[in-house]
Amino acid sequence: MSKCVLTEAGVGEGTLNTEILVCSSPECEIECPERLTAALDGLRQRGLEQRCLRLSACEASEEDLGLVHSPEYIALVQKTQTLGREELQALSKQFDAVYFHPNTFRCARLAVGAALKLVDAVLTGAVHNGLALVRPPGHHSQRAAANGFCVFNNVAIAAKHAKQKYGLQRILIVDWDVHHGQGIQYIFDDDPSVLYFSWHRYEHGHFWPFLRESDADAVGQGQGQGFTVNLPWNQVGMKNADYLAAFLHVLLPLAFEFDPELVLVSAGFDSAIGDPEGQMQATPECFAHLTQLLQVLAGSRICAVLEGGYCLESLAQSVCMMVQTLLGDPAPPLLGPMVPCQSALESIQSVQRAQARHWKSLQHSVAPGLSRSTHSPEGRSLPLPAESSTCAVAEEALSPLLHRLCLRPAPPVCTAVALTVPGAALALPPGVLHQEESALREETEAWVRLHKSRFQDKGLAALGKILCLLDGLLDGQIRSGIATTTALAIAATLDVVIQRCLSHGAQRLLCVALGQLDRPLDLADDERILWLNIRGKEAAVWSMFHISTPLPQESILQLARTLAEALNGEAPPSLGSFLMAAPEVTQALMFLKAQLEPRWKLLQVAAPPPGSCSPVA
Ligand code: Q9C
Ligand code: ZN
Repeated sequence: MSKCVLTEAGVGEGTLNTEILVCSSPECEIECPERLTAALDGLRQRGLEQRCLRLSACEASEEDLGLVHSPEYIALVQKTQTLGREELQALSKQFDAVYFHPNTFRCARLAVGAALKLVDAVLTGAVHNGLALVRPPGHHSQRAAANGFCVFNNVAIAAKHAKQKYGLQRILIVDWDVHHGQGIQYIFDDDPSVLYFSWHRYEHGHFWPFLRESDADAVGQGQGQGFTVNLPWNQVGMKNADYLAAFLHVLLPLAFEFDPELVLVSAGFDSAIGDPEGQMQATPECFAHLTQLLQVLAGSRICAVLEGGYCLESLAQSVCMMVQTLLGDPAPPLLGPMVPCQSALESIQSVQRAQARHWKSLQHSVAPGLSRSTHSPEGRSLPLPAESSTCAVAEEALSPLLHRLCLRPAPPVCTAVALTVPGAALALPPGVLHQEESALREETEAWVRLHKSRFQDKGLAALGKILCLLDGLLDGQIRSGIATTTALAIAATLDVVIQRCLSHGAQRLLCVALGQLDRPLDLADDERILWLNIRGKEAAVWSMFHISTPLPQESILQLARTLAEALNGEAPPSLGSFLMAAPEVTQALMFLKAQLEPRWKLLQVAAPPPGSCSPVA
């Protein structure tokens, strides 16, 4: 089964390029055919296109379009095929930021067709996920209106199709385009089966499309209340940490609680660094992480459909990052301090306040304070930086960040297992490498010498195999590994493994200990190691790098199996309908969070008191 599918539409319209210049208005020129060729060239150059199954699109039927659009509107767009230049211009003027060209109807129908083909490929199980590279984009288009370069609402039609043809009951739409997809919002406003999440440049209502209903307090209507989630960015320059904080503190809690059967992504990359529309500063790598975070949902059934993205270089790189992640490659490290800015925190809080009554998972995040709209039509509360200075910052930051784009090849082996305990009963998924080799005897003995008293014979034999596995990981031959060892040797083995990673130059290690396992004493003050004891005896912050939290126990064998499957790239199972954690657990977590927040800034959602925050950008 192929992992990832690319469906395309709107490429290869040979003459479109020059004709568009004739028929377009200047404000629409950025939505050009080169956007698709740049994205495809990027994918080809990095060998990603070759790893995908490629499907080409058919034009969507009138019936498909009718899932969202009115018959009159469809007829109107159809008519544009035969209109002359002046008539086309006159029609375009009836809408906001739209141009029509004799080819528009065909391209727009192909774009919908591509999105539908992708949904079919994923929902029939032919592929795991995919990206539809299409234009024109869709998320601004409405039942009877074109808007913001969009003619038909590709993603909304895809969602309706998934509901109608496959009987889906819960679909999540993640709109990370930098503009508000008001078209999608209107179409599903009162529909609780579609959870629509959009973040967007808003600037307190001073950015296009200047809508009151783009603010956080627009949560949907009637039965659909709580199923529209708007996160308005009130400043430009949002960075990786701001986007991650939005996912961690808003989108993911809601998504887990919603438990979608399918994730559709309105994948606009005008929210990436370098884009003239968005003026944001998230790097292309960020989209690998956003994609990865979505892969824990809906059995990893993700259909992404291109929306905006007007800086060709940034667009191409971001598309590559997303496709690479959809193919199962690990996400590259993120640059920049993981500290969300003050304005982002305020935005996140405003969504939490607006949504808290609709979502159990948010109820503990809400900071006390007045619920108020951030919209101020009469004037912005804070002066914005002058346009020109914003641009300069973005451009300055752009080239070094874009050129450090990190594309490490995926390790050849996905998961390796060193079974070092005779009879260890691990039910492993197929495709996992069984590693039988051991490290050189002298080397193993050298390590053991440091821990002599703590190794028994069996543990010593195991250690050789584990060191070998570790070498594979450190050399980039193996992506992940599982090793077993005897209960007695666990602490000493872990100690050796940590020391070996450090001597190999590791700067930061995360150790997650499940069950009672003491942190090696000689590493107690080493800030290169973050020690997280899940299912420790009590909730405790021994230091900012040594944390213990009591969580309910699962069977270790079940855990090992789930872990092996997840490491091997399988979609994690749905957690089922949402249950609130027990009050003791919630309390313990709140207690931990309060202590950890000053050091770990991504935990922070409440705005810090004035004066204690980092300097204003
Ligand atoms: N003078 C997408 O990214 N800008 N559409 C209008 C008004 C329109 C963006 C400026 C931006 C539309 C899919
Ligand atoms: Zn956009």
